[in-house]
Amino acid sequence: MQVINPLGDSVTPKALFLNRRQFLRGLGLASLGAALAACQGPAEPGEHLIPNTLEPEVDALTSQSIAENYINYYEFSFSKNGVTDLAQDLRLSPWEVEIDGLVKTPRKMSIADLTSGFEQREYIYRHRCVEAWSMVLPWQGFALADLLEEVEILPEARYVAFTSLYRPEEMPGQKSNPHYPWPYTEGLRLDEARHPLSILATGLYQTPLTPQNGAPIRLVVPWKYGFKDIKAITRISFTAEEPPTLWKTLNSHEYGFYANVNPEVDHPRWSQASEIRLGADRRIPTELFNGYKEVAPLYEGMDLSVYY
Ligand SMILES: Nc1nc2c(c(=O)[nH]1)N[C@H]1C(S)=C(S)[C@@H](COP(=O)(O)O)O[C@H]1N2
Ligand SMILES: [Mo]
Repeated sequence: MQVINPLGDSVTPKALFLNRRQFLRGLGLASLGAALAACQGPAEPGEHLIPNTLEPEVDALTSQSIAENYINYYEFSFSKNGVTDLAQDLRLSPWEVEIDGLVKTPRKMSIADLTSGFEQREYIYRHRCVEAWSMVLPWQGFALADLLEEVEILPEARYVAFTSLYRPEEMPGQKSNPHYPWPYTEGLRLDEARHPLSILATGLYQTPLTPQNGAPIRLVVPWKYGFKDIKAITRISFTAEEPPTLWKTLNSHEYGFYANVNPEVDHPRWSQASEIRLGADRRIPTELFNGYKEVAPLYEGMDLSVYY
């Protein structure tokens, strides 16, 4: 499987590989480490690379146990360590993703359609939550751009809207917080969605996504705050206008549509200048676009200080 590692030249592919191996050995998975080594080619020159900004040990993979137990998923619980247990009985099949709105032929796609129809790769990305903690995660998935091309979007469309599952009988947080505008919704401008860093993920750490991490399919847009990375997607819709999103609807003063990682724009209640890298247990400086500077042309002409 091809590995897309935008952090490649900050850690060098070899250092990353060593970090992965050390991490996997820690889990007793040395043979998986060997398997990964076998399929990890050198990063292609110029492909999604970011400048050397952080020390290699800080950008090493976060441990799987942290990634699977330190969770934001408000449909289940507001407590990060309370979600995993509650999410285990979520029914994941059958599952269909409805594709509709401004497309030539609205359709329903199964998870099998989505995983067999598009080239699957591994993407190692930084993940920065708006709450000022971060991880480095190895996702498996495919480019959102590939799906957008396949579904034949009409020329009037300018945005893509994502909708999560609404199933209060299995998602206790939807019951206990009935005033939230469920289902969880998110969106991107089409040019953001077409950027090669934007992916739909179906796996993490070479295994299918766990329910708590957003199974069966979730969005990952690594230059934005984590709340954009909507889990358990059931609908992808194309619109002419900016679609409503859950956090902006709840509190537009604190959460915007763009939500690009930006150390210079503080959250109204805390600074965004730095973050805690979980696992490394280090406070590190936050970087504009989470370090993914190649997305800057998407925002040319926008005032970066107000687009929160
Ligand atoms: N449906 C849904 N998607 C969601 C959330 C949520 O509460 N519900 N939380 C978001 C937030 S705030 C973050 S930081 C990431 C966390 O992803 P992880 O728990 O897999 O690390 O998921 C995002 N996607
Ligand atoms: Mo988050």
